[in-house]
Amino acid sequence: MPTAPHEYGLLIDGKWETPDGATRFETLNPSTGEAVGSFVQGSARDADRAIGSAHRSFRAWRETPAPKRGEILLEVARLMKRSKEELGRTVTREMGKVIAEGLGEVQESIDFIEYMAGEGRRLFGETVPSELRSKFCLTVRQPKGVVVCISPWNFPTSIPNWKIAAALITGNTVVFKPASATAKCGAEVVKLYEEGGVPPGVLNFVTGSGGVVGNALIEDPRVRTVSFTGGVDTGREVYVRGARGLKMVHLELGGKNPVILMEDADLSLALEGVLFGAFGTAGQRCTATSRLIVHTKVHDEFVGRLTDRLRRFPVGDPLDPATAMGPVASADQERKVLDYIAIGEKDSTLQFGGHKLTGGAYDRGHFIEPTVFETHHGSRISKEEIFGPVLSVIRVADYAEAVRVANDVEYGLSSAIYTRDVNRAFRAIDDLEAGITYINAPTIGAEVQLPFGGVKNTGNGGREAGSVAIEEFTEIKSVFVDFSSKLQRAQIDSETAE
Ligand code: UN1
Repeated sequence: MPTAPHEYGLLIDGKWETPDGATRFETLNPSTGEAVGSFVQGSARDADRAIGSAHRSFRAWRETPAPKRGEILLEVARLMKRSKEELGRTVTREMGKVIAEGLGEVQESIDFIEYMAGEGRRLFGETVPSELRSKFCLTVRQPKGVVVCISPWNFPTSIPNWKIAAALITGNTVVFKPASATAKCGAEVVKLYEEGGVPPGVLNFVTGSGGVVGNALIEDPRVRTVSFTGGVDTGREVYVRGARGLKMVHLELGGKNPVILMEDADLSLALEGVLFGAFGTAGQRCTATSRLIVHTKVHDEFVGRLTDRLRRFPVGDPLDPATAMGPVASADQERKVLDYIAIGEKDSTLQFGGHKLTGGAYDRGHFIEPTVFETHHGSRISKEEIFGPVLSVIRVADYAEAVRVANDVEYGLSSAIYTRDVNRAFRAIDDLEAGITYINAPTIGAEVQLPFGGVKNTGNGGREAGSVAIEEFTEIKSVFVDFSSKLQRAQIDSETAE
């Protein structure tokens, strides 16, 4: 008999609790359908209490020196290293990505927390000259207050950590709401912060639906900043709700990321990159390669090699290290991806895959074949984000057409070009409308010490990760220190001051 899933509460004021009369929901392993964890279906009242807790804890945390906050983060990173194997397996069990990727995203979390811990000794401001004598001008960074972090299910540990570690190092207190489908990963991350010494109330954890808990968090007047990663429709809604309260809303949304394959590319290298970019995480990354824009001269050879490889591409149990691709993350995802495959079948040519996998262990999970369509620019599958293992191949005549096609979508997160021509590579860096461009590497796999984010409908201009991660969570104060002991009027006295 399967054991009952572990029951998690909400973390408010440093106590894990289950509110009286709360209903629960379970997260499900997308490979097997088994319950992974049981969670509180939170209410607007729970959101309110979590914000109250963060609000009360703010002053003491803000006054904790940033290097000291950094020491706590380093301890969290150490604990996460200790738990890496277990947490990686939890990612795989709850979300379905293969174990190498589960471990990889926990490593990405550790990398980022360590990076932010170091930021505790930087948090640079500027010192600039004054137009007046005996006067200093400088800037300091200050925390915003209570921030809300709402994270998606596709990177259920690393995206929360991008948000939480950056928010905490800068002195904010946090209410974190994970995607419901991967709430256990969220809860386990939070427990490591607790164990690492983050004081009670500084990091709060609430579960429940976006429509109830999410909206209550976003609309609360005590919240100054909302950091959201997810789909573009929800992102737009979050933005509008936050805008009414004049909040900073940070959005990381979709992508329709192209790989451009030029006629002079190293095709073997590109093949590995396209396989990893398109079918890694079963295509459920906002950085996933969902379009292959390929020069007509190498098109037939490359597509032939790609489909050949896919015939030997093991799809199955993501905990088995020999598996290349696991299931998609949920029944909803399965439906959405299969709907897009049906849309593609109407106006595009299926080159490989296209079906739900059935029989044996497949019947218990949400397994879909890696799928390749030959399509034309302008078809729905060539332009809309599918968020699944579906690659659209588009044939082009030359570089100019490739760039035109690459840029003619609503998103602009990641992009890549395979070419041996150095001039063309630099031209592409200049030409591609995206927040990230890779040369001779796939569209996925960003490193935490660089900014992450995109242009157009991928967001609203902000970036996570990198040293700019702290901008999302800090206010800048300009400071003027006049040590002349007399009134000096800027713009009026500057010519005559002595
Ligand atoms: C995402 O899909 O939302 O660059 C994040 C990558 C990962 C992060 C992806 N480091 O693919």
